[in-house]
Amino acid sequence: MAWIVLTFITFIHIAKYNAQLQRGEQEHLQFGNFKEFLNHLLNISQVLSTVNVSDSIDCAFQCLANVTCLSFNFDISPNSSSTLHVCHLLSTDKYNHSIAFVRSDQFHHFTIASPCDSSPCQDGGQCRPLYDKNDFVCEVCFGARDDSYGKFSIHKAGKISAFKLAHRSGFVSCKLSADKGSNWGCILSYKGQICTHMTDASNVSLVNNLNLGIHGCYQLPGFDHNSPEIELSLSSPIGVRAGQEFRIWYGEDLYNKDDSDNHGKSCVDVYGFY
Ligand SMILES: [Ca+2]
Ligand SMILES: [Ca+2]
Repeated sequence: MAWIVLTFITFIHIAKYNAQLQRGEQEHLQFGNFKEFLNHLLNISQVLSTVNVSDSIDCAFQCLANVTCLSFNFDISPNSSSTLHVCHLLSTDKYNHSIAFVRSDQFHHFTIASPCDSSPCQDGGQCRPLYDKNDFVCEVCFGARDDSYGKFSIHKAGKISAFKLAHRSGFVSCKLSADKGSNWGCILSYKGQICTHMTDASNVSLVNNLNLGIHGCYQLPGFDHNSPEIELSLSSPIGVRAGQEFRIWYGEDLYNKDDSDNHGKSCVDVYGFY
Protein backbone atom coordinates (compact mmCIF):
# COMPACT_ATOMS: atom_id res chain seq x y z
CA MET A 1 0.00 0.00 0.00
CA ALA A 2 1.38 3.38 -0.92
CA TRP A 3 0.38 6.86 -1.85
CA ILE A 4 0.73 7.26 -5.58
CA VAL A 5 0.67 10.57 -7.40
CA LEU A 6 -2.32 10.33 -9.72
CA THR A 7 -1.88 13.27 -11.97
CA PHE A 8 1.33 12.51 -13.77
CA ILE A 9 1.42 10.81 -17.11
CA THR A 10 3.60 7.77 -16.68
CA PHE A 11 5.93 6.57 -19.35
CA ILE A 12 5.56 2.87 -19.93
CA HIS A 13 9.12 2.13 -18.89
CA ILE A 14 10.42 4.03 -15.92
CA ALA A 15 13.76 2.29 -15.77
CA LYS A 16 16.40 3.95 -13.68
CA TYR A 17 18.50 4.32 -16.80
CA ASN A 18 15.88 6.65 -18.29
CA ALA A 19 16.27 9.09 -15.44
CA GLN A 20 17.74 12.47 -16.25
CA LEU A 21 19.44 12.64 -12.88
CA GLN A 22 21.20 10.01 -10.84
CA ARG A 23 23.45 10.68 -7.90
CA GLY A 24 24.00 9.73 -4.29
CA GLU A 25 26.45 7.69 -2.27
CA GLN A 26 24.82 4.40 -3.19
CA GLU A 27 24.99 5.10 -6.91
CA HIS A 28 27.90 3.73 -8.88
CA LEU A 29 27.19 6.06 -11.77
CA GLN A 30 26.27 9.71 -11.47
CA PHE A 31 24.94 11.76 -14.30
CA GLY A 32 22.69 14.70 -15.05
CA ASN A 33 21.20 15.62 -18.40
CA PHE A 34 21.12 19.41 -18.37
CA LYS A 35 19.12 21.42 -20.87
CA GLU A 36 20.42 24.82 -21.94
CA PHE A 37 18.27 27.96 -22.11
CA LEU A 38 20.40 30.62 -23.78
CA ASN A 39 20.13 34.18 -22.53
CA HIS A 40 17.86 33.25 -19.65
CA LEU A 41 18.19 33.53 -15.90
CA LEU A 42 16.33 31.98 -12.99
CA ASN A 43 16.27 35.14 -10.93
CA ILE A 44 15.89 33.91 -7.36
CA SER A 45 17.72 34.88 -4.21
CA GLN A 46 18.15 31.38 -2.77
CA VAL A 47 21.55 30.55 -4.30
CA LEU A 48 23.16 27.38 -2.93
CA SER A 49 26.64 28.60 -3.73
CA THR A 50 28.54 30.71 -6.22
CA VAL A 51 31.56 29.12 -7.88
CA ASN A 52 34.05 30.21 -10.52
CA VAL A 53 34.27 27.83 -13.45
CA SER A 54 36.06 27.59 -16.76
CA ASP A 55 32.94 26.79 -18.79
CA SER A 56 29.32 25.64 -18.48
CA ILE A 57 30.33 21.95 -18.43
CA ASP A 58 32.46 22.64 -15.38
CA CYS A 59 29.43 24.33 -13.81
CA ALA A 60 27.27 21.27 -14.58
CA PHE A 61 29.76 19.03 -12.76
CA GLN A 62 29.71 21.40 -9.78
CA CYS A 63 25.90 21.19 -9.73
CA LEU A 64 25.92 17.41 -9.99
CA ALA A 65 28.36 17.18 -7.09
CA ASN A 66 25.96 19.14 -4.87
CA VAL A 67 23.10 16.83 -3.87
CA THR A 68 20.59 19.68 -3.60
CA CYS A 69 21.45 21.41 -6.90
CA LEU A 70 18.82 21.18 -9.66
CA SER A 71 19.80 24.02 -11.98
CA PHE A 72 22.36 26.79 -12.44
CA ASN A 73 22.91 30.22 -13.97
CA PHE A 74 26.13 30.59 -15.97
CA ASP A 75 27.60 34.06 -16.53
CA ILE A 76 28.26 34.44 -20.25
CA SER A 77 31.22 36.80 -19.77
CA PRO A 78 34.33 35.86 -17.76
CA ASN A 79 35.36 37.83 -14.71
CA SER A 80 37.27 40.98 -15.57
CA SER A 81 40.35 39.74 -13.69
CA SER A 82 40.47 36.16 -15.01
CA THR A 83 39.15 33.77 -17.65
CA LEU A 84 36.73 32.19 -15.17
CA HIS A 85 32.96 32.58 -15.24
CA VAL A 86 30.59 32.97 -12.31
CA CYS A 87 28.17 30.08 -11.82
CA HIS A 88 25.22 30.19 -9.40
CA LEU A 89 24.10 26.75 -8.20
CA LEU A 90 20.36 26.61 -7.43
CA SER A 91 18.31 24.18 -5.35
CA THR A 92 15.16 24.68 -7.38
CA ASP A 93 14.17 25.00 -11.02
CA LYS A 94 12.22 27.15 -13.46
CA TYR A 95 9.19 24.86 -13.21
CA ASN A 96 8.72 25.70 -9.54
CA HIS A 97 9.51 29.41 -10.12
CA SER A 98 8.21 30.15 -13.59
CA ILE A 99 7.71 33.86 -12.87
CA ALA A 100 11.40 34.22 -11.95
CA PHE A 101 12.55 32.66 -15.22
CA VAL A 102 13.42 35.72 -17.32
CA ARG A 103 15.45 36.77 -20.35
CA SER A 104 18.98 37.93 -19.61
CA ASP A 105 21.89 39.43 -21.53
CA GLN A 106 24.29 38.27 -18.83
CA PHE A 107 23.38 34.64 -18.13
CA HIS A 108 22.54 31.32 -19.73
CA HIS A 109 20.39 29.02 -17.62
CA PHE A 110 20.74 25.24 -17.38
CA THR A 111 18.27 22.88 -15.78
CA ILE A 112 17.98 19.10 -15.65
CA ALA A 113 15.98 17.90 -18.65
CA SER A 114 12.39 16.93 -17.87
CA PRO A 115 9.16 15.96 -19.64
CA CYS A 116 7.89 19.32 -18.32
CA ASP A 117 9.81 20.91 -21.22
CA SER A 118 6.97 19.91 -23.52
CA SER A 119 4.37 21.76 -21.36
CA PRO A 120 2.18 18.68 -20.90
CA CYS A 121 -0.21 20.06 -18.26
CA GLN A 122 -3.68 21.33 -19.11
CA ASP A 123 -5.83 24.21 -17.86
CA GLY A 124 -2.97 26.28 -16.48
CA GLY A 125 -1.75 23.60 -14.09
CA GLN A 126 1.96 23.86 -13.32
CA CYS A 127 4.22 20.98 -14.27
CA ARG A 128 6.73 19.85 -11.67
CA PRO A 129 9.48 17.36 -12.51
CA LEU A 130 10.15 14.06 -10.76
CA TYR A 131 13.75 13.96 -11.88
CA ASP A 132 14.76 10.54 -10.67
CA LYS A 133 11.88 8.92 -12.60
CA ASN A 134 11.99 11.15 -15.69
CA ASP A 135 8.37 11.83 -14.85
CA PHE A 136 6.27 14.75 -13.71
CA VAL A 137 3.29 15.93 -11.69
CA CYS A 138 0.57 18.17 -13.10
CA GLU A 139 -1.29 20.40 -10.74
CA VAL A 140 -5.07 20.40 -10.94
CA CYS A 141 -6.70 23.82 -10.58
CA PHE A 142 -10.34 24.47 -9.73
CA GLY A 143 -12.33 27.68 -9.46
CA ALA A 144 -15.28 28.66 -7.29
CA ARG A 145 -18.01 29.50 -9.86
CA ASP A 146 -19.23 28.93 -13.42
CA ASP A 147 -18.60 25.16 -13.32
CA SER A 148 -14.85 25.73 -13.18
CA TYR A 149 -14.00 22.33 -11.77
CA GLY A 150 -10.55 20.80 -12.26
CA LYS A 151 -10.24 17.39 -13.83
CA PHE A 152 -7.62 14.69 -14.09
CA SER A 153 -7.33 11.11 -15.25
CA ILE A 154 -6.31 8.08 -13.24
CA HIS A 155 -3.16 6.50 -14.61
CA LYS A 156 -3.21 3.23 -12.67
CA ALA A 157 -6.13 0.82 -12.36
CA GLY A 158 -6.96 -0.65 -8.96
CA LYS A 159 -8.99 0.02 -5.83
CA ILE A 160 -8.68 3.39 -4.16
CA SER A 161 -9.69 3.80 -0.53
CA ALA A 162 -8.77 7.47 -0.05
CA PHE A 163 -7.71 10.58 -1.89
CA LYS A 164 -5.29 13.19 -0.65
CA LEU A 165 -5.30 16.75 -2.01
CA ALA A 166 -2.17 18.82 -1.36
CA HIS A 167 -2.61 22.57 -1.81
CA ARG A 168 0.00 24.19 -4.03
CA SER A 169 -1.19 27.72 -4.80
CA GLY A 170 -4.17 30.06 -4.97
CA PHE A 171 -7.41 30.21 -2.99
CA VAL A 172 -11.16 29.88 -3.31
CA SER A 173 -13.70 32.26 -1.82
CA CYS A 174 -17.46 32.09 -1.29
CA LYS A 175 -18.10 35.84 -1.33
CA LEU A 176 -16.32 38.65 -3.13
CA SER A 177 -14.49 40.98 -0.68
CA ALA A 178 -16.26 39.59 2.42
CA ASP A 179 -14.41 36.27 2.26
CA LYS A 180 -10.68 36.67 1.71
CA GLY A 181 -10.35 33.10 0.53
CA SER A 182 -8.84 29.85 1.76
CA ASN A 183 -7.42 26.60 0.45
CA TRP A 184 -10.63 24.58 0.65
CA GLY A 185 -13.44 26.42 2.39
CA CYS A 186 -15.69 29.40 3.00
CA ILE A 187 -14.43 31.42 5.95
CA LEU A 188 -17.43 33.74 5.94
CA SER A 189 -20.10 31.18 6.83
CA TYR A 190 -18.37 27.84 7.29
CA LYS A 191 -15.10 28.63 9.02
CA GLY A 192 -13.15 25.47 9.75
CA GLN A 193 -15.16 23.39 7.30
CA ILE A 194 -14.11 21.93 3.95
CA CYS A 195 -16.12 22.96 0.88
CA THR A 196 -14.02 21.11 -1.71
CA HIS A 197 -15.24 17.89 -3.31
CA MET A 198 -13.83 15.04 -5.34
CA THR A 199 -16.41 13.79 -7.82
CA ASP A 200 -16.60 11.29 -10.61
CA ALA A 201 -17.12 12.39 -14.22
CA SER A 202 -20.90 12.58 -13.55
CA ASN A 203 -20.31 15.11 -10.76
CA VAL A 204 -21.34 12.73 -7.99
CA SER A 205 -19.38 13.65 -4.88
CA LEU A 206 -17.23 10.98 -3.23
CA VAL A 207 -17.68 12.78 0.09
CA ASN A 208 -19.94 10.66 2.26
CA ASN A 209 -21.10 13.09 4.92
CA LEU A 210 -24.59 13.11 6.36
CA ASN A 211 -24.16 16.68 7.59
CA LEU A 212 -23.38 18.10 4.17
CA GLY A 213 -24.90 21.58 3.97
CA ILE A 214 -26.67 23.05 0.95
CA HIS A 215 -23.51 25.01 0.15
CA GLY A 216 -21.54 21.78 0.01
CA CYS A 217 -19.44 22.37 3.12
CA TYR A 218 -18.70 19.71 5.71
CA GLN A 219 -16.63 18.89 8.76
CA LEU A 220 -13.55 16.79 8.09
CA PRO A 221 -11.96 15.67 11.36
CA GLY A 222 -8.31 16.66 11.58
CA PHE A 223 -8.51 19.23 8.77
CA ASP A 224 -9.84 22.74 8.25
CA HIS A 225 -10.40 25.31 5.50
CA ASN A 226 -6.70 26.19 5.31
CA SER A 227 -4.99 22.86 5.96
CA PRO A 228 -1.99 22.36 3.66
CA GLU A 229 -3.56 19.08 2.60
CA ILE A 230 -6.77 17.15 3.19
CA GLU A 231 -7.51 13.44 3.11
CA LEU A 232 -10.86 12.19 1.87
CA SER A 233 -11.47 8.64 3.04
CA LEU A 234 -14.06 6.69 1.09
CA SER A 235 -16.65 4.64 2.94
CA SER A 236 -15.55 1.67 0.87
CA PRO A 237 -12.79 1.32 -1.75
CA ILE A 238 -13.79 2.09 -5.30
CA GLY A 239 -12.50 0.32 -8.37
CA VAL A 240 -10.86 2.64 -10.91
CA ARG A 241 -9.57 2.06 -14.42
CA ALA A 242 -6.66 3.74 -16.16
CA GLY A 243 -7.84 6.89 -17.90
CA GLN A 244 -10.93 7.27 -15.71
CA GLU A 245 -11.80 10.91 -15.11
CA PHE A 246 -12.29 12.49 -11.72
CA ARG A 247 -13.03 16.08 -10.85
CA ILE A 248 -12.38 18.58 -8.08
CA TRP A 249 -15.18 21.03 -7.33
CA TYR A 250 -15.86 23.90 -5.00
CA GLY A 251 -19.08 23.14 -3.09
CA GLU A 252 -21.18 26.15 -4.09
CA ASP A 253 -20.16 25.67 -7.71
CA LEU A 254 -20.96 21.96 -7.64
CA TYR A 255 -24.40 22.47 -6.08
CA ASN A 256 -25.10 25.78 -7.92
CA LYS A 257 -25.81 27.53 -4.62
CA ASP A 258 -24.91 31.23 -4.34
CA ASP A 259 -21.87 30.78 -6.54
CA SER A 260 -22.30 33.99 -8.58
CA ASP A 261 -20.42 36.03 -5.94
CA ASN A 262 -17.52 33.57 -5.62
CA HIS A 263 -14.00 34.05 -6.86
CA GLY A 264 -10.50 32.60 -6.81
CA LYS A 265 -8.76 29.51 -8.08
CA SER A 266 -6.97 26.88 -6.03
CA CYS A 267 -4.33 24.49 -7.42
CA VAL A 268 -3.55 21.10 -5.90
CA ASP A 269 -1.66 17.85 -6.35
CA VAL A 270 -3.83 14.73 -6.14
CA TYR A 271 -2.79 11.43 -4.60
CA GLY A 272 -4.69 8.15 -4.39
CA PHE A 273 -4.27 5.51 -1.71
CA TYR A 274 -4.46 2.07 -3.32
CA1 LIG B 1 -21.16 32.51 -2.60
CA1 LIG C 1 -21.93 25.70 -10.91
